[in-house]
Amino acid sequence: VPPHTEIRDGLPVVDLSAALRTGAPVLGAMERVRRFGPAFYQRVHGQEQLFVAGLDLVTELADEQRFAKSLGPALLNVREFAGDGLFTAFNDEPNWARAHDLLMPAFALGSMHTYHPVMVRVARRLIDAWDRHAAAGTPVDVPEDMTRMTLDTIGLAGFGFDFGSFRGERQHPFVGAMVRCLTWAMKRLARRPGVDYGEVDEAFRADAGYLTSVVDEVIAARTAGGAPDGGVEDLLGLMLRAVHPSDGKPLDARNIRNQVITFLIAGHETTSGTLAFALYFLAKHPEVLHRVRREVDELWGDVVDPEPTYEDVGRLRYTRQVLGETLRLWPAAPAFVRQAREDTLLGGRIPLRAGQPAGVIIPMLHRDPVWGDNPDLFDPARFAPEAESARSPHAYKPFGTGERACIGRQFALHEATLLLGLLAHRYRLIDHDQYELNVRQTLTIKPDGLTLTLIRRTSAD
Ligand code: MNH
Repeated sequence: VPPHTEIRDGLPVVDLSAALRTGAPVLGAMERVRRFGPAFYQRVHGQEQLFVAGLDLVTELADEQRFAKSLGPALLNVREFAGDGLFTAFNDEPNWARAHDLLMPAFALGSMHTYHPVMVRVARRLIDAWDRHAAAGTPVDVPEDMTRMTLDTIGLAGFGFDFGSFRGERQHPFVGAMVRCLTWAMKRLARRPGVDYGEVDEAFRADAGYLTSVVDEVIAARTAGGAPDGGVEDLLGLMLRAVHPSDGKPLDARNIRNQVITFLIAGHETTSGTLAFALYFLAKHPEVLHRVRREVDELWGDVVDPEPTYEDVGRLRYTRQVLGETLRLWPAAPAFVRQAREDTLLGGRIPLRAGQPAGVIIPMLHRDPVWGDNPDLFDPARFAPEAESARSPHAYKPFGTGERACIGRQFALHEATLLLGLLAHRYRLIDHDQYELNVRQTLTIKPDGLTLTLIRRTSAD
């Protein structure tokens, strides 16, 4: 049913009250960009929000003088369980700047030296599990196993806590509770007036309480047991000990708890989705997989169990391009929201009041005409250095923009490049099910139901 459309300030106003998809709202938003163009208002039960996708408009929104991050309705819901953690803190909340200043050094490129050994260790857990599937000829559940891997990595690298996700059949209950909290945050956007959501909210509060209890366990394990393996300072150690230069005080206990929840969620949900989409693309594009193989074979050749060094990861340039292109077509966190600092005209024509939000539909920014005639085509050559430097930096925003952009970008890319390289070196990926892409969203997106069978590579293939 085509939504009834009116025009305001020259833009379509699309009423979605009757037709909101809660399985993957971003897919609906992408359709609307294709249909109505790169700017429109969306109305849900009387609430309106501006959405944009075009390069020119996003370039303006990225101007930090005129615009800033906004906690859109979705993030306000996430704030119900992540509190004043970095991701859901308000711009002017003192705890944002304090935590940002204290934690930034832990996410600089050089800090990846510290996390690298843990990333390799967890990658081996995944490989052990996948070797068993390869031997048995049984399919692997790609998004699930990527989630196991990234959760164990952020738990161990950030907090010295072992979720042990590959030990049993079932995932750690933290994952279920977290996914339900994120789903609650998303579905809450589509609530109808007059409906009682008491039961749903109660279930949410139980899940949020469980997340908090896991985090308190993580913190207690540290305060009881001292430094993590090897005595290297991790995120938790930093938060518990480092003091802010402005007043000589550390982060408060409540804020630390919110940061741990934030990092456990932000630190694995997006990276796992990205890896799952990347494996989807590799399974569907043999010529690309072939080039990744050439690259990893150059490094590790016939070594059965390579021991990738930190420097090796930097050498996996093409593998990294594959991830760049994956994040273009399916940016795992598919939207961010900006707000005007002062009353202004966006694009010289769209009036915005101070504080008024504008959502960026990232997958459609990433299909703007600036990406050429065939923006839906998966082509890692778009991320060759020459191509990248010829393009506006604002055409590509998988990690958001400005001072509130993703702090974990290097962490995610190091982890994902390492893993993708190791997997391409070790296995042939068989699309045994002729998988058809089914994007599912729990705020972040994943290729739902993607399974592959694996064959160990021999030196001949
Ligand atoms: Mn991450 C913010 C995407 C991996 C921790 N991240 C953001 C934003 C996007 C984003 C987009 C900006 C949101 C907004 O403007 O409202 N993050 C990603 C993607 C990946 C990712 C696509 C993986 C791929 N993020 C990670 C990892 C970590 C992490 C890994 C931690 C280890 N991200 C954060 C934090 C913020 C953030 C923390 C909030 C930063 C701030 O506002 O100061």
